[in-house]
Amino acid sequence: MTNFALVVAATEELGIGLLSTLPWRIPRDMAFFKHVTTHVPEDSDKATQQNAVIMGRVTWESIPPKFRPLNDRFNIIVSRNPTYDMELADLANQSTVLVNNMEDAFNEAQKQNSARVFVIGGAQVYKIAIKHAKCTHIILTRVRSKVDCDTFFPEISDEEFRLASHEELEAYVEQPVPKGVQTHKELQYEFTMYIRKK
Ligand code: FOL
Repeated sequence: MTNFALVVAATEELGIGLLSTLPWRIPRDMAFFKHVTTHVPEDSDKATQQNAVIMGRVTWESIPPKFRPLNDRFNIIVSRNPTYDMELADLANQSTVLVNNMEDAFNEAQKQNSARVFVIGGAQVYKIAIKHAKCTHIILTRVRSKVDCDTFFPEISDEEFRLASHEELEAYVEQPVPKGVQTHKELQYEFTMYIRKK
C-alpha cells in the first residue's frame, strides 16, 4: 500500500467541526488545502497523475455542491451504507467513487495510480487512518483561537509522530508556506506538519 497524509484544520483542543460543517472560514487556509491536495510532486508523472482525496460521507456533504467533486483530484467517498444515494451526476463523474470502508478506499487510490493520497476527514475517517503505519504525514493547520466544536481530531501520539520543522513542511508541499502565527479577522492560525517516527 502507498503512504498517505492526513490534511486537517483543528483547534488546540483538536476541534474540527460543528454541526456537520467547518466551524470557521479561513480563505488562506482553504487555498493552502487546495494547493496541498492538488499539487502533484515534481518527481511524479505530472502529465498523467493526479492525487486522490479520501473522505467520509459527512465531509462530502459538507463541501459546497459547486466545489464537488474537488476538481483536479480523484474523490473517494467512504460510506458504510451501501445504498447511500449520491447524486447521479457525482457518481457518473469519472473522478468520483463510492466505497464501503477505508481499506477499499486505499485500494481504489492505488488502482488509480494516484501521485499522493490524502485523507481529508472527518472524525470517524481520521480515527481509522491515523492508526495506519502508512499514515506518514499530518498536515495540520492549528487554529490558535478558541472556537466551539462538537467534533474532534484524534490524539496525535508523541510516540508515533514528531512535529516537523517549517522547512520540512515547505519541502513536502513544494511551495513557500507562511511561517508563524497568521491572522484572519479575529482568528489566529498556524501551518504545521507532523511526521511519523520510524
Ligand atoms: N484541511 C485544512 N487545512 N483546512 C480545511 O478547511 C479542511 N477542510 C477539510 C479537510 N481538511 C482541511 C474538509 N472540508 C472544501 C470544503 C470543505 C472541506 C474541504 C474542502 C472545498 O470546498 N474546497 C475547494 C476550495 C473551496 C474554496 O476555494 O473556497 C477545493 O477545491 O479544495
